[in-house]
Amino acid sequence: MAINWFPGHMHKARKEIKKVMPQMDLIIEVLDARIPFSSENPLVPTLRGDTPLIRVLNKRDLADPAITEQWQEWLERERGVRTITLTHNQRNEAMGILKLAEEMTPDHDRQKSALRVMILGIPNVGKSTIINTLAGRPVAKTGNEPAVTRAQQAIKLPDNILLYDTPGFLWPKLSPEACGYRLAITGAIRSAVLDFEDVALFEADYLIQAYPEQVKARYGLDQLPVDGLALMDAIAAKRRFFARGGIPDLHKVSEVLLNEFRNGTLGPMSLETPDMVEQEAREAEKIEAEKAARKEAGKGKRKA
Ligand SMILES: Nc1nc2c(ncn2[C@@H]2O[C@H](COP(=O)(O)OP(=O)(O)O)[C@@H](O)[C@H]2O)c(=O)[nH]1
Ligand SMILES: [Mg+2]
Repeated sequence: MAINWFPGHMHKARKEIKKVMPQMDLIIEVLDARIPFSSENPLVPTLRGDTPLIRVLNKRDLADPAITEQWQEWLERERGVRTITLTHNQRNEAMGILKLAEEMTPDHDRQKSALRVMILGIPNVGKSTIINTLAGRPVAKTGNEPAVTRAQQAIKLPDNILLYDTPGFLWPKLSPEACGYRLAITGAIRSAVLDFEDVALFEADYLIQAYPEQVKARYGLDQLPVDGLALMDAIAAKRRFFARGGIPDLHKVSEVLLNEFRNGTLGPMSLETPDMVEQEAREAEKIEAEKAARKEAGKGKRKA
């Protein structure tokens, strides 16, 4: 899937982060708890070095608690990484980030110098909401902010902590392909990038196998449809969503599926597990290896 994120912005963000990151004592990456892998920013692992990293699994209220636990364990296997889960407007809990930051920087004397902390994450994961909760006042715009944050701002927090907002626009990774679909389901990337009904179909297929009981209960189905398309047809029939000629109105069904997932009506659900992404990584590796092998074989032929 070739999606061209704003290349100019990306280049600028990379340059700025590369410059600023080494000056930081700690990094906070905000992730969407429903897609902790897909909502990662690919710059973080490449530019972090040894800087301690707190990964916040945010929007916990929308994610499957058992799977969120699996993710915490999986993410914390990486050196220098700790995790915390969060849901909006819980100031006490959010302050737990600062406590964790203290624990992770035992050699830093905050009487002498401020602890410099950078918060980053792809759009819409809830960074601004967290910044405001930590600051105890609205310092960052939430919701429909422009993609590019203007001047780098530092916010003074208790215990001599300086919080730096992300410089620039951070894009998500889009491969394997499933990452793009999951990002679209949560609303992190605009549906203009991927076909709206394809995104809903991806969701429907996933729901059938991951949350069959919730799907049956929500849409009043006695039997589990065999696949995503059958589920979409069943919803159309139940809700009488028919287009001209009596065919199922899949656009309307798509809206229902996506909205009800995004606002939590379907219940707390996660879109990926550590096992799933490991499996997908193995498959992607295999495909890459096959590609490389074919390329080698091609070279050999040309030489001969
Ligand atoms: N359900 C839920 N929504 C949240 C949570 N935190 C933020 N949001 C919503 O997610 C959207 C994006 O939040 P924002 O802080 O602007 O994200 P940013 O783009 O990363 O700065 C807003 O509509 C918030 O109200 C949360 O914990 N749970
Ligand atoms: Mg923001």
